[in-house]
Amino acid sequence: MTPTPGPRLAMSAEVADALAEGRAVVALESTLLSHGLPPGRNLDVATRLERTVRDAGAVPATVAVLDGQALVGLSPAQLERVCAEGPELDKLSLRDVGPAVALGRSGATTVAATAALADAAGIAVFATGGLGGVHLPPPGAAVTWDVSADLGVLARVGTLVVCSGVKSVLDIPATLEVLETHSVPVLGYRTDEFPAFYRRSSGLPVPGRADDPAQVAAVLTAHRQLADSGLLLANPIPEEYEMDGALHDRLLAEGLELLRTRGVTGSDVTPVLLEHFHTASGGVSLDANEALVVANARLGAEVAVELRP
Ligand code: PSU
Ligand code: MN
Repeated sequence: MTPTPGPRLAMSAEVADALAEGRAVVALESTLLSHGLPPGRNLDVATRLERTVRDAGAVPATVAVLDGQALVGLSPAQLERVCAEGPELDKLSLRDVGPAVALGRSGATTVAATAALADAAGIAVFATGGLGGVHLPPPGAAVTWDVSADLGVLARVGTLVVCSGVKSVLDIPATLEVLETHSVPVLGYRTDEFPAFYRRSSGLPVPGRADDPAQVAAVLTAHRQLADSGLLLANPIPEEYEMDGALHDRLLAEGLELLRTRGVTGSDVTPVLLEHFHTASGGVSLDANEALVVANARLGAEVAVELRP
């Protein structure tokens, strides 16, 4: 069951008006700001994302939980707070939202939580950076069962998630298999290969393809009439920001070693890995991260504009 709008799910007046008038709205997540980017830079990115969505003709709805209230659409002050508190905020997947709301806590929402809250608010399009997926077991281990709840939520919430694929720290073939099991269409945007976040291709074929926002909107509309699951639109990082392959492989190997020596598991894996990339790449990964999420926000807005009745 998805959350129902009520006193604990508050939409900003701007988002509520836009939805009531049938205008285009794009949901944005907050975990990528709080746990994926350093304080300071995260506010620049958050502001740029919202501006990008507006420039493309849609209304941005950044999602977070503040003081026990699930918010869809943040004021500038609320956005600043999410960015300033950064990693001190809880990282809230969908299972964590109910407890956070009931106990009056504050936190940033992951893809899983954002997709579900957006859907509850009546928003069909959500743009982010990378999707969670099936984690590779550490060497020697059998199965960790660390499968992101992002996949479970996409299985049953009809949101379109625009992202740049998943990071190569994940088991990408397994992630694509789980999406297939759950009837989630995966479209490559102007590509036949599934992207891997910092890199334009994972080397794996993508099951479907779309070449313009109108095609994506048509697929989304048809899918939502026929199935309950979500959709994934995989938009490769802009070419000029793609990370050099050798640099990427080195950072990844170092990051995985760091996870192993520090014994990092579960929801801390992605934040620790991202931080390693950011510090060890001298900012290259930050620029890449910003470029891809901005491109996804623009594409999400273009699709949302096409969806309008
Ligand atoms: N991938 C990224 N950057 C991120 C995340 C994933 O490249 O910031 C965040 C997203 O919020 C995603 C979450 O929903 O991590 C997945 O976490 P987990 O694997 O713990 O479910
Ligand atoms: Mn996990």
